[in-house]
Amino acid sequence: DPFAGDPPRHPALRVNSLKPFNAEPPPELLTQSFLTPNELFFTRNHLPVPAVEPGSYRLRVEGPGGRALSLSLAELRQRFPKHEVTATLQCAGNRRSEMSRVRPVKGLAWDIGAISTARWGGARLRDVLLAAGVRDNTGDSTGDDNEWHVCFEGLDADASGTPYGASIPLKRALSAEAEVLLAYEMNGTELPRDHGFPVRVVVPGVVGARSVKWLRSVAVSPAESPSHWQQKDYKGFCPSVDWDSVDFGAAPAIQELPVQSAITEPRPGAAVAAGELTVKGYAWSGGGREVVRVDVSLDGGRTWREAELGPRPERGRGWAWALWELRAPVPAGARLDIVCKAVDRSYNVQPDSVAPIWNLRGVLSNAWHRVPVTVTR
Ligand code: MTE
Ligand code: MO
Repeated sequence: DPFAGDPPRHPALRVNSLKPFNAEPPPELLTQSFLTPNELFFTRNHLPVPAVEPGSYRLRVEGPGGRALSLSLAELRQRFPKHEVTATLQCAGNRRSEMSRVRPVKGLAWDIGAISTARWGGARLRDVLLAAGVRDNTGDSTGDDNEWHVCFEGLDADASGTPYGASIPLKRALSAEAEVLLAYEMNGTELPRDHGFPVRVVVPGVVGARSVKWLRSVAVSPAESPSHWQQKDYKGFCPSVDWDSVDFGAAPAIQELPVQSAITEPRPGAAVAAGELTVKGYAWSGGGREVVRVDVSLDGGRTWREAELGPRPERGRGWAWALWELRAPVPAGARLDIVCKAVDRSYNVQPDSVAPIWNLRGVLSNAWHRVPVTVTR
C-alpha cells in the first residue's frame, strides 16, 4: 500500500477520498476562526504523502543558462529573510458538488470547504531566484521574459515516477508585491506533513494547484510546466464542451481565481429557531482583489442586505478571505431561501446560477450560494 506511510488526520475532517487523502473541514468549523487551525485546513493530495528526512532534504533551484543552487533546509532559513503572509488557499474544485447537481462532472465531490486560510512563513521565491542568478528585468514589458514560467516539482510521484508539478509566470514569481513564498511555516509551526513538509510554494491569490507541496525543485523555463496538472487539468471550458470535444491545449491554465463566497451557517435543509437568525460565511477573490462587500438575501435574491465583514488583520493586502455575518429577524413558520454573493474591489460579482458556468471538470464553481431553511413554529 503506497499510502501506508500517510500521517494521522483529525477525525472532524469530511473525507472525499482516503487514498489519496482529500478532505475538508465541516462548514461551521471553517468560519470559527480567521486562521484555519492546521489540523482542520483542507487537504488536497493527488498522490501518497512523501516521507522527507529534513536533515538530508535539498531544494534544487535552476536558473537560466544552467546555473543551479542546492539548498538545505538550514540554508533556506538562514540565507534568506523570513517573510510572512496571511493567505487563503482555494482548490479549483471547491463547490464542485453544486456543479454536478446540474450535470455530472469528473472530480472529487467537494462541498464548500476546499478553502482555508493560514499565516505562512518562509523565504520569498523572488529572493531565492535572484540568488540563483535570475535577472530582475520583468518590468520591461517588451521583453519576452513575460512568457517565461517558474516550474515546480513535488517529491510525491506516481507509480511511473512522475512527480506532481505546476508553474506560475516568472513575472509573478519575481514580483515583490506578489509575495510568493517558499514556505516552511504554517500558523507559526513547521509545515504539517499533509501540507508539504518541509517546504511548499505558497502563491497568494492563485489557485491552490500551483502552491506545490513537498517541493523538490524550482526551475526557470521558457515554457509552462509540462505537468499533467498544468496542461490537461485545471482549465475552464464552455458548458457545451464534453469529453469527446475537449481540447485542453485551447484554454489557459487557471492562475488567479474569480470572486467567491459561501454560507457556512445555517446548513441547507436546517430548521432554525424563530427570532434573530445569524447567517455566517466566507468571501474571497483571487489576484489580491480584496472583497469589499457581501450581499445576503433571505428571499432567494429578491431583496438584499449587506453583511458585516469581520476584522481582517492585513487590510490592504488582499490575499486572505473575509469572514462575514448577518443578523436578521425571522418569523415562525417561514421558508427562507438564503443567498450570498460577494463583490471584490474590481467590482467583479458572482454569477447567479450554476448552469451557465458548468464545465466538464467542475472547476471555478462560484455561483451565488443558496441555502434553503425553514423557521420552526
Ligand atoms: N503539491 C503536490 N506536491 N502534490 C499535490 O497533490 N495538490 C495541489 C497543491 N499542491 C498538490 C500540491 C492542489 S490541487 C491544491 S488545491 C493544494 O496543494 C492544496 O493544498 P493543501 O492540501 O495544503 O490544502
Ligand atoms: Mo486543487
